Amino acid sequence: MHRFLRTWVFNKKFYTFDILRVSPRFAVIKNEHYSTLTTESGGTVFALSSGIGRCGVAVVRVSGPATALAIRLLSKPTARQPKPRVATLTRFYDPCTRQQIDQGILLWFPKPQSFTGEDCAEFHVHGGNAVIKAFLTALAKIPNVRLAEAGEFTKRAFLNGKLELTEVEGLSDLLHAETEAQHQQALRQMQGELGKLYQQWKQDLLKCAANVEAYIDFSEDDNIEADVLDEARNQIQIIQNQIRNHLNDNRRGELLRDGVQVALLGEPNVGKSSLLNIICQRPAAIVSSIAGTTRDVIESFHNIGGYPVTFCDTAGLRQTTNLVELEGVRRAIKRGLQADIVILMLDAVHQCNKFLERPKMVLGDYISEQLETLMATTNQGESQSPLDSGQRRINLNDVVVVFNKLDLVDKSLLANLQKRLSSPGTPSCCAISCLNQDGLTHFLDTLVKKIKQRCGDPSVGNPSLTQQRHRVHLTQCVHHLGMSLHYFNHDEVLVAEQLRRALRQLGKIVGQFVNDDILNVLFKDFFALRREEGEKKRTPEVTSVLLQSSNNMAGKHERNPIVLDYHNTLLRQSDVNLLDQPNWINDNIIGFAFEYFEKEQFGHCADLIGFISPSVTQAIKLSSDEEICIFLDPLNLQQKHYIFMAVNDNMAANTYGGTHWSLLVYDRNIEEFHHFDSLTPSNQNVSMCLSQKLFNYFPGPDKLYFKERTCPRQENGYDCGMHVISTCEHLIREFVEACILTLDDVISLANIQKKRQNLKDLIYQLKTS
Ligand SMILES: Nc1nc2c(ncn2[C@@H]2O[C@H](COP(=O)(O)OP(=O)(O)OP(=O)(O)O)[C@@H](O)[C@H]2O)c(=O)[nH]1
Ligand SMILES: [Mg+2]
Repeated sequence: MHRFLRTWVFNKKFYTFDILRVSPRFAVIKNEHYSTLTTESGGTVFALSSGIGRCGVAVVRVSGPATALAIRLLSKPTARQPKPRVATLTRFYDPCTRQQIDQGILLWFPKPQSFTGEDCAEFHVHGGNAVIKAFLTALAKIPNVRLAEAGEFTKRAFLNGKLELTEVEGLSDLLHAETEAQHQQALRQMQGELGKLYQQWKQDLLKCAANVEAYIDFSEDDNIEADVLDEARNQIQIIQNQIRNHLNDNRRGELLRDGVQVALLGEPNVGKSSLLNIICQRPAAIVSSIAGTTRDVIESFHNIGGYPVTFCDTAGLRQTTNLVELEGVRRAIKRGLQADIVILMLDAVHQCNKFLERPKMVLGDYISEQLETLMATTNQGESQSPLDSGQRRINLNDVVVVFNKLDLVDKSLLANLQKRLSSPGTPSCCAISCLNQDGLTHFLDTLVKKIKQRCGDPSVGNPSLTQQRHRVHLTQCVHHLGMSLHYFNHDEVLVAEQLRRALRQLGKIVGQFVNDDILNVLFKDFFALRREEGEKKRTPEVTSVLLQSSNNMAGKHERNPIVLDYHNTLLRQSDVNLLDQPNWINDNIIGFAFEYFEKEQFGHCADLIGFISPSVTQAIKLSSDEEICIFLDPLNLQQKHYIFMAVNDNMAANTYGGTHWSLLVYDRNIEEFHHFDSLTPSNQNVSMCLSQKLFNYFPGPDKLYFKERTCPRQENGYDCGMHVISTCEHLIREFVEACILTLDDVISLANIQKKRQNLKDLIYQLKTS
C-alpha cells in the first residue's frame, strides 16, 4: 500500500490530500480535517445516574481506568473480581474505615464493551440519602477518581467512538421527550438510523471522490476506464437529489422535536379564549363579553394525540386606536405568521349569514378572503403590512377553520352551512359550541389530523431531519455537490476539491470532524437537562478537560492546525500567518472578513448588504451565463441593495492562482457596478466581464453601467487584499451607517497595518469565545 501527499494551489492556497492508495480504482481519501480528536482519558469519574432524592434503588456509575481498583477497594478484600456483565450481590465498604456502607448489586463492564468504551461499573445501592452520600464519599476517597462533570459519560462515549454526534443528539432528545411521537423520533435517532443515512451518503461520496482522484492520477497512463467519471457524476447527482428530498420535508422532524405552535386567531369575542380554556381545562385566559379582552399572547403546552403542541391565544383582530390593544393586535398577527398551524375562529351566526349570502363562492376562497382582511385591515396605520414585508403568508393548508357559537345558529342555517362544508376542496373546518361543548371531539380529531400532516409519523419511513445544525450542513453539502457537478465540464481537480468540501459538511453532522465549539454547544444542550434535574449542586460550569487535552494532542500532530471554523470559512494557521507583513492575503482571509461583516459587524443591516465569497466569484468567472445561477441562487441576493465581491485577476478556465485583488460593488439603488482597484486599474477587464455576468443574472436596466472609482493606492506589492477588506468595510459604513469620512480618510499604510493586526486579534478572539 503506497502513501503519498497530493498538493495543488488555488488562489495561492495549498490544498493537501493524504491519500491511502489501495488500488488505482479504489483510492481511499483520508481527509486531514477528520479525526482531530483523540480519546485520551481524563481519569476515572463517578456519578449518581438515577434521579436525585429518596428512592428504592439508586444507581452509581463509574468509568475510567481505575474502575477495577474502585471495585476492589469497595468490596471485601477477599472477594473475587466479578464476572463481566453479570449482576453480583456484593457488600460495599468504605475504602479507608472499612465500615460497611450497604449491600447491593454490582455490574462490571470491562472495556471496550461498555457505554463509554472505558472500564465501567454500576453499583445498585439502596436509595436513601445517607447511603448515597456515604457511597459517593467513599468513591471520592479513591486516588484518581473524581465526580463526573454533567454529561461527561456521554462525552466519553462519543470521544471513544461509541456514539456518533447524531446519536448523542438523539439521546439528549430522548431524555427531553415529552410525548409519544417525540419519543419515537428520538429513539430512532439515538439508535443511529439518522447517522446511518448520513454515513451512507458519505461512503458513497467517498467512492466518487476516490474515483475522481484516481482518474486525475492515472487517466493518462490508460490505467483507468474512461467511464469512471460519468459514473461518479451520476452518483453525485443521485446523492444530491436524495439530500435535497431529505431537506425538502417541510421541517417535520424539527417541528416534532421543538413542538408545534398553534395560534388561535380571529375577531374579538368569537370565543378564542373560551376554546383555549376548554383545551387547558382551566381558566388560563380571561373570558368576557367585552370585545378586546385578551391583549397579550397566552401560551399553553399540551400533548395532543401524542404530539407536542403549544396553543397560543391572541388578541382579537380589529382596527383600534387604543395603543395597548394595537400592540396586542400586532403580536397576534406576528404569532399567526410564525405559527405552524392557525385555528381561525369565526362567529358562526355572523359568518353563516355572510357566507350563505354568497352561494357561488367556495369556502376556501371565502376563508382566504377572511384571513387576508383580518391580517391586513388590522394593520392600518403601519408603514407596511406583515403580509407585504417579506414574511410568509398564512397558508390555507395550515389552517383549521372553527365556526363557534353553534348553539346560537338557526337549525336550517346550520344544515345549509354543513352541506357547503362537506363540498370537495373545502379547507379543514368544524363547527363547535364552547358553551355546551358540542363538536369538540370532531374539532380535536381534525386538529390531530392536521398536526400529523405537518409532522408525519416518526416511526415509519426514512428518519427525519431533526436539527437546524443538520439542515445547515446538508444545505452546504448540496451546494458543494452542485459546484462539483458544474466543474466536471472544466477540471477534475476542482471537482475533487468540491467533493472534499461536501464530505466535510457530512462529516460535521456525524462528528467525524469536530472542534471544541461544536461539541461544547451540543453537550451544553445535554447538560441543560441534567441541571434541570437537580444536578446544580455539581460543577455549575461546563468544563472541557477532555476536549482540551485531546485537542492539544491533535494540535501537536497537525502540521497546519485549524485555527478557526467560522460558518463557511475554515482558517488554518497558514492562512492566519498571511496577515503578517509582507504577505499577500488569500481568498480564505477575504472570505472570512466578508462572512464576519455579514454575520456580526454589520448583522444589523444584513438585509441590505450581500457578499459573494472569493471562491464563488472565481466559479462565476469560469461559468457560462446559464450556469451562474447554481452559485448565486443559494445566496439570496435578489433583495440586497449592495453586493460586494473580491475580484482576482486570473481569467484562465484551467489554471489557478492570480496576483491581484480588487473590489467590485453592485449598487442596486442606482443599478451600477463600481470597481475599486488599489493599483492602476489592472483588474478592470476581469471586473467588467464579471459585471456583465451579474448584469445578465440580476433583473435591471437595459444597459450595463460600470464605473471605475478612484480610491487610495496601495504603497507596496502585497496589500491589495487588505485594501479590498478595508474599502468594503468603509463603503458599508458609508452606505448604511451614513459615515461622513472618505476612503482617503480611513485607508492609509498605517491603517492597513493596524487592520492586519485587528483581523488577527479578531480571529483568535472568535476562536476562544
Ligand atoms: N353562546 C355562546 N357564547 C360563547 C361561546 N363561546 C364563547 N362565548 C361567549 O363569547 C364571549 C367572548 O368569549 P371569549 O372567549 O372571551 O372571546 P375571545 O375571542 O377570546 O375575545 P377577545 O379576547 O376579546 O378577542 C364570552 O361572553 C363567552 O362566554 C359559545 O359557544 N356560545
Ligand atoms: Mg380572548
